[in-house]
Amino acid sequence: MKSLTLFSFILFSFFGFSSAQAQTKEKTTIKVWGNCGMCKKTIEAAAKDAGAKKANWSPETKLLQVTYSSAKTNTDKIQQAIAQSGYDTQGFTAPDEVYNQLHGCCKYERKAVTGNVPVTPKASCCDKQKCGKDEAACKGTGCCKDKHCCKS
Ligand SMILES: [Cu+2]
Repeated sequence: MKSLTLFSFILFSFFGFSSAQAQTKEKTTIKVWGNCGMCKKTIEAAAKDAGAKKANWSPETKLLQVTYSSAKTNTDKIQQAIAQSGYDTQGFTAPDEVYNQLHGCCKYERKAVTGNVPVTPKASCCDKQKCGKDEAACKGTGCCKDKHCCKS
């Protein structure tokens, strides 16, 4: 009798342990292209909609730190949701029509297309009439940092 109790205890703890294992809390960092605080809100909201517990994106490093339960979601699902909201991620590219709907300030320089000459489309806030500077002054600069376009 005593051994049976011990056996069921072992069995219980084994299954208790394995079900806990199946729901491990994962923490990872994903590269997400974007510009500003508005992008940050959209990116983090998309990640949370896709099941992430915590999401924190930095406009400076373009890195999104996410915490999620592997039983609930995964990095592909999270990245797909972010791409669907208009932002390119390391694994997924946002549809052009969604990207085009983004606010002018959020039109980040998109992820370079692989296998081709890297394409870095000019962000709309680098348009001459918007920032009042020569296009050459915008070369290689990010737009909308500190709410200023095309810092020279
Ligand atoms: Cu933005």
